[in-house]
Amino acid sequence: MKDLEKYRKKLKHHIDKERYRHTLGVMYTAASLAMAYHYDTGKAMLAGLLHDCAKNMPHDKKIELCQKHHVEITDIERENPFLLHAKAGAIIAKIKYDVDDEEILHAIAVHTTGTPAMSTLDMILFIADYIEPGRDKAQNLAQVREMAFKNLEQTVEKILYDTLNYLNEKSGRIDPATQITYEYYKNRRNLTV
Ligand code: DGI
Ligand code: FE
Ligand code: FE
Repeated sequence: MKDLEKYRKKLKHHIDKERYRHTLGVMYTAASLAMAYHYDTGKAMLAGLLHDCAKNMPHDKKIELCQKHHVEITDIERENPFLLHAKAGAIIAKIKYDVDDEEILHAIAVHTTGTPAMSTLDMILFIADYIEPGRDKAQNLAQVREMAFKNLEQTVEKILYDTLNYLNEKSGRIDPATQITYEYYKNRRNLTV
């Protein structure tokens, strides 16, 4: 994994200290989940390493970048441009880090809201972002961390449920993608039990 080391050094100059620490936490947590689910650890680590690479970009730059690369910006993303760091991150990973693995780029693009029918890597990244060891604010973290190594889909559903609760409490605007993804996973569980 020579690239990983190269990307790590480069990334360090583009995000703040706390974000870098979080990023390494996500990278290693994604590797652990990959081991548990027999997924490629190198790909999981690369997705973890680059997932927040656009986090410190000014909002207008993220909007510009998405427009330039013909990536659709929804109304809610325009109102809450922090949400765009996921889509912008996928673009940066592609053009600045030369990542051409579409699975990795997709996982980065959907890591904040999720999307229905996520791939194994999408779910690994989504979960690793939420449970990495440095996180301590979310409710039910201990339970979610335990679930993460047993069932990916149920863990995704639980994270979305808790996130929607949290957003409702602090009256944060809910991205339809977050709501739709939650409904998707809730319905799937009802179909399979
Ligand atoms: O970038 P990170 O902080 O590491 O993590 P992230 O990209 O998963 O972003 C987490 C934040 O995103 C968290 O505060 C909840 C918020 N979020 C997730 N879905 C939605 C949302 N915020 C709004 N306003 N609407 C959503 O649907
Ligand atoms: Fe993020
Ligand atoms: Fe993150």
